[in-house]
Amino acid sequence: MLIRFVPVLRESEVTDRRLHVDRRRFLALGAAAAAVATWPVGRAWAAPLGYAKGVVTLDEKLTPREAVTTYNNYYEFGTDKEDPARTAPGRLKVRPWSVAVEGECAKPGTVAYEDLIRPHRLEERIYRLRCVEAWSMVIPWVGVPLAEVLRRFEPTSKAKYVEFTSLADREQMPGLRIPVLDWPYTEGLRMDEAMHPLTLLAVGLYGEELEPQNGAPIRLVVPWKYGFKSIKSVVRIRFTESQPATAWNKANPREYGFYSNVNPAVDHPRWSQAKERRIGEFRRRDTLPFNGYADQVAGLYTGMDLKAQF
Ligand SMILES: Nc1nc2c(c(=O)[nH]1)N[C@H]1C(S)=C(S)[C@@H](COP(=O)(O)O)O[C@H]1N2
Ligand SMILES: [Mo]
Repeated sequence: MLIRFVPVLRESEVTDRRLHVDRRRFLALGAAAAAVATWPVGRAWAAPLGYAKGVVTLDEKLTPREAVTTYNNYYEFGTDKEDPARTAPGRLKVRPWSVAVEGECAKPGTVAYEDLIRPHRLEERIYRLRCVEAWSMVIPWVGVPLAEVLRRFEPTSKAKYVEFTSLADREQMPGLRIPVLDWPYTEGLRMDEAMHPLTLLAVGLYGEELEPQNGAPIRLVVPWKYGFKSIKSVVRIRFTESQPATAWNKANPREYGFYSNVNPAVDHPRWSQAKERRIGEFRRRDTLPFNGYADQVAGLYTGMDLKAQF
């Protein structure tokens, strides 16, 4: 299905993808200029998304779209990196879609996909996604700051954490037959992490709607944490008083903690986390604390022992 959005922007603000990317700098939060993506769409179902430009960007070379959409972790569609791109398109039904928001809040309810993608609400942000197995990508995500969405539901003072749940439908997801994880896939953030302006509810990448293998139609992106925190195809968000259980922590608590902040000083029990390989490159790079976002987020963890609370 092709959905067209009416741009709320002036013609003079329309820009081109390449232009747009070349000027990338790591900008201060909030310094958004408006733009809308206008390039043609290759796939029949994928719609271009209008978005506000460049709120947070990294001045780094982008990982080619081809790699971002063919090298994935989405265990509901198989455990090999090539599986999701082969299995998810055509199987994952992305319309209609809505996310239930419940738990410790004054106004529980739902947010429909269409309510997330009004052009004036979307932003493009170029973020590094670092996956735990020492690979990383730089991806121009399109999405909404999670905080904007959460605020609408008026979390109460008891809301200390936020739990996220992915779709788990055996009809659509062949990987659910294999109990590698305790389905549905769940994740969690502390409230201040969820409300942090870097945390994005993503609906697109490279200016277009998300591909099924990237977690269409709505997935989380938490750029200072390992990739598994960025839960895909979210159907439920719940405010909780106690720390929610998370899929990878349940599967292997010794290897995957609740916080999972990118930390080169804390090795995974089976491999070093000090270096990473950018997909598309051969050389290995030094992994940066908090994935390069320390200036923005280190303050959230003042006084915590990040080796014990990994
Ligand atoms: N529901 C769900 N979300 C998930 C996963 C998954 O298996 N199921 N894998 C996670 C892991 S380990 C990573 S590294 C990222 C990968 O996102 P990408 O495929 O868009 O790069 O998705 C995360 N979100
Ligand atoms: Mo990962």
